[in-house]
Amino acid sequence: MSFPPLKNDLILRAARGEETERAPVWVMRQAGRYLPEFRAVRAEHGFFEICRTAELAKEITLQPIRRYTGLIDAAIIFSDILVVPQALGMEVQMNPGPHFPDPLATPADIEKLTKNVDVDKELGYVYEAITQTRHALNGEVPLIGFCGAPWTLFSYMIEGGGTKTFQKCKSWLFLYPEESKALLNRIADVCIDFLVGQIKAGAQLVQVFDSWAGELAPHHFEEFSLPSLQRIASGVREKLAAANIPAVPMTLFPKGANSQLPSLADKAGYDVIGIDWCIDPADARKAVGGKVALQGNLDPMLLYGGRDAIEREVKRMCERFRGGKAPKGWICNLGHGITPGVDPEDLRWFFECVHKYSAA
Ligand code: 1CP
Repeated sequence: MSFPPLKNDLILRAARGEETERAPVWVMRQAGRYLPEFRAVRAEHGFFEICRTAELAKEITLQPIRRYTGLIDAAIIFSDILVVPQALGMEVQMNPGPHFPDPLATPADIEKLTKNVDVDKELGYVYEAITQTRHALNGEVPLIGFCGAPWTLFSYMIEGGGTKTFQKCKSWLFLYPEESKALLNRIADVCIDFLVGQIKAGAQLVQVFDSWAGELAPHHFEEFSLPSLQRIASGVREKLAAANIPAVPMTLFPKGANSQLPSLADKAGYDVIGIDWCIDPADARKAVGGKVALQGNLDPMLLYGGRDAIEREVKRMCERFRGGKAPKGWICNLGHGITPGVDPEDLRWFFECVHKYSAA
């Protein structure tokens, strides 16, 4: 496939660990509910209808790029991590949070999942949206593809939605460890094909969201989440190599698993690791020892703190990531997704401050 030439490769250089003239910046959930132009489209269309309609997914992906032209260094395709459980045959509703009418109650329910999922057929609509969006971006910024991590998807498939305690899915880990690991690997295999398909369709960087990584004790993360994350990283690289397709940078966002940073940098197999705000950037840098690039990490709630607080905290974050030098191997982002009540002009101010304070 041939696409318009890329005009801004800051994020790709940072992902490879290189020095950049300023930090590239984007925010998780940037294509979403805090934008009135998103809510206008959403008022007319169902959530998964948008995901499945390339024209609409493209439109929403481009919304923050248009609004923040010249300030934002990547687009992320509009979709959701829960399209993978759908591909496995589960029903998922969005009302307004995710709801599974028929979650997995016991390992016997695994039988209900589709065997030998034809990922390209089930999720080809995401590839179509990616290809159309990459053309429409016209090389302005790179396009990010993504999927959920197996542990995070496993939690939704068993809990049937969001959860505060993770009681059901953790019960599985402790009562049925072998069945749990087999299911985690099965989810990982779908993720591998899905990411490879997104890269073939035009994604220039891919991110794996392990939003609930920090809910596990460190040794349980090692036992249950890490193996499937490693499987995805190596599986994607192997399949791309076998198809003669150049590798793209891979980011892992293991939210809250800050104590795992040394081990993740050593052996997870990703180029970039996303960190939340509960670790100081300089400590995170020490923990990963230059083996991977970092992404993060402003507390998203600071976007409610007014311009002075945003400026002060961005300045501090930049100092802690840069250590007085040019930014190197750092992609600026929030430490988790932007939330619906943020004033889009305050997000603009965040971008402006990052441009100002991250410059070499
Ligand atoms: O009605 C609506 O419009 C629903 C709001 C919404 C949106 C805008 C949901 C429901 N998902 C999305 C888009 C989305 N989800 C993107 C789009 C690209 C972007 O702009 O970043 C992405 C990357 C996601 C990923 C996602 N979905 C994650 C991982 C990231 C994270 O924030 O931790 C998770 C956990 C989900 C599940 C999900 N989907 C939607 C909601 C409200 C949730 C979270 C529910 C919960 O807290 O359990």
